[in-house]
Amino acid sequence: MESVVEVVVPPRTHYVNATYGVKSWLLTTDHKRIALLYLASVTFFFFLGGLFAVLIRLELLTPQGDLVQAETYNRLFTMHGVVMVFFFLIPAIPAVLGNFLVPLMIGAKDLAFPKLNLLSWYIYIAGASFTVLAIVLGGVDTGWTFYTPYSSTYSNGNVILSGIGIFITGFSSILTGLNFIVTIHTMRAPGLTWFRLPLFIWSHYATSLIMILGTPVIAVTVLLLALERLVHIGIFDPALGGDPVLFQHLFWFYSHPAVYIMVLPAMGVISELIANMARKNIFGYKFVAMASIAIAVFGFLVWGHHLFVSTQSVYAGMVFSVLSYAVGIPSAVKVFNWTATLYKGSISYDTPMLYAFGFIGFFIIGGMTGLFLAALGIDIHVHDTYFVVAHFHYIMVGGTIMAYMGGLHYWWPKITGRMYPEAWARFAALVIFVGFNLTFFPQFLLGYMGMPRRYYAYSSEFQVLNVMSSAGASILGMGYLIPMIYLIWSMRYGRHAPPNPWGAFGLEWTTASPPPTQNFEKTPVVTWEAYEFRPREEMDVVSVRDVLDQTLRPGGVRDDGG
Ligand code: HEM
Ligand SMILES: [Cu+2]
Repeated sequence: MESVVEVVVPPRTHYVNATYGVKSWLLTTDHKRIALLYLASVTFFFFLGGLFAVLIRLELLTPQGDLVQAETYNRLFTMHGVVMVFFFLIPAIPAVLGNFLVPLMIGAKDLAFPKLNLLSWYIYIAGASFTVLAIVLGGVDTGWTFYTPYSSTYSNGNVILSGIGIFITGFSSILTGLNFIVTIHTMRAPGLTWFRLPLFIWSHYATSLIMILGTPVIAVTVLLLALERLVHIGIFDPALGGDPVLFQHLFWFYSHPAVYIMVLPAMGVISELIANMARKNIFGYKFVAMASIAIAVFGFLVWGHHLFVSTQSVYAGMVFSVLSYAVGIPSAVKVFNWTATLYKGSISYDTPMLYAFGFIGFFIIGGMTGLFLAALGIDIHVHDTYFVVAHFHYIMVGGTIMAYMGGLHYWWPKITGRMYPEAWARFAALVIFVGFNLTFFPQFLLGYMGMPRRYYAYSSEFQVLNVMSSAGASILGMGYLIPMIYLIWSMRYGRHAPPNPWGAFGLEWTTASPPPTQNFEKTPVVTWEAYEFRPREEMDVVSVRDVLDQTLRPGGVRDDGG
């Protein structure tokens, strides 16, 4: 389309170099800088959680429990789960990409409450510190689910400390959700109506609803757990008139919706990648937008599918089973619509798109096996086996982390003003794809054959598949290290990025890379629909990018050297 090679003149002042010094970062109220603070923090926790995973996979190389004690193994998988879920997966996309992009995508200067945004990060760090302290003091051994009566009565791990950590971090989640909702309601640029919003915004709106409505429940639950442990209030202990299964209800009333906190933002990223990299409007835009809301609402009605083998009544189980199938519908709508969008699209195979393809495939496998698990008859057979472990890793790692990686690459030029090395990035995406499948696919087979989860020793017929899984994990680990290296490298040595390197649609691409502190030189006025790509013939005459450029040329900065 464009024949001239672009010579990019980087903008002189932008949000990264606007002010200097540690203080200017630690006291910043700029949503873009706060996003970077989160990026550093969640990356730390990703590698910390990864370290525990390495130790788990090393232990499981052999059937005997030989590397660590049973007691230590329990601590390893618990800390792996706690760190990954509460300190990486839940904040990763909303707090990093969401923080950076929500104001930019709606044409705003910042979030509605910039100071609250900074406070959210400090709260996250405070909560994380308690959890790190719990880890340093020896860790917890209850599983990330903290089931009673083990957690309340028998465990000798640091249950209360990690509980405090999760309790505090929850407030960070609530405040971020609140900030997003108010921002999306009140700060959209003129002309940016609800149904012109990027789907990333819709999915973050839906996620925020869950954050606000669900997180208080987990806060109360861990508070009750701490009180039970400390002063035996008798809410979970039958001897004192309590009910241990009540804990499971309370825990999953939050934690099932929480799995959607982890996957809805990922779906938002994927919608952006698919539309922009296939250069087409999303097929059934309104259905995809509404599916996010439907998932958020119906996600609150299915927690009982985690309790099929508890003392929950069979009739309740049947209702939860049917409702779980119902939640599958909006998810399926999205997958169908993404696929339909790709049909006859002008698809680019750059790295972000490779991750999007990975996401779609893995999410289908993760989601379909979720439906298997939601069938009572099957779940009784495979509950608490590696089948469940494989199911949720296909969604959390194959879905959320793939989308996070895809999004990080796609918006990296916007965030840092530098391009990442494309060849290395494609290679890493391939390594991750192979490593991921080798790690987790054998776990479906193991679970189906009856290998229980959370044991440090297993019977020898399971060894071959376990060795495959551990080998895959090493490949996967390498796959994550490569981007870590080249992304850091690119911040200094990467090619300068133009404002819109992908020729993508969306307000974030109409401002400089990296954006100025105020985001836009003047408030954008939106006169187009979301993803209003036109056929190539028309695009040659007036490309969407030209239209956007004329409307909103970032002040004084030309991306074509002219
Ligand atoms: C189509 C939608 C889904 C359905 C029907 C579904 C169904 C289920 C069921 C029935 C279980 C319980 C299995 C058992 O313990 O016996 C389960 C476990 C789990 N699912 Fe899903 N799921 C779905 C989507 C997701 C998503 C989107 C995520 C994460 C982002 C997720 C994460 C998990 C986790 C973490 C567990 C295991 C919790 C544990 O016991 O540690 N699921 N799923
Ligand atoms: Cu669930």
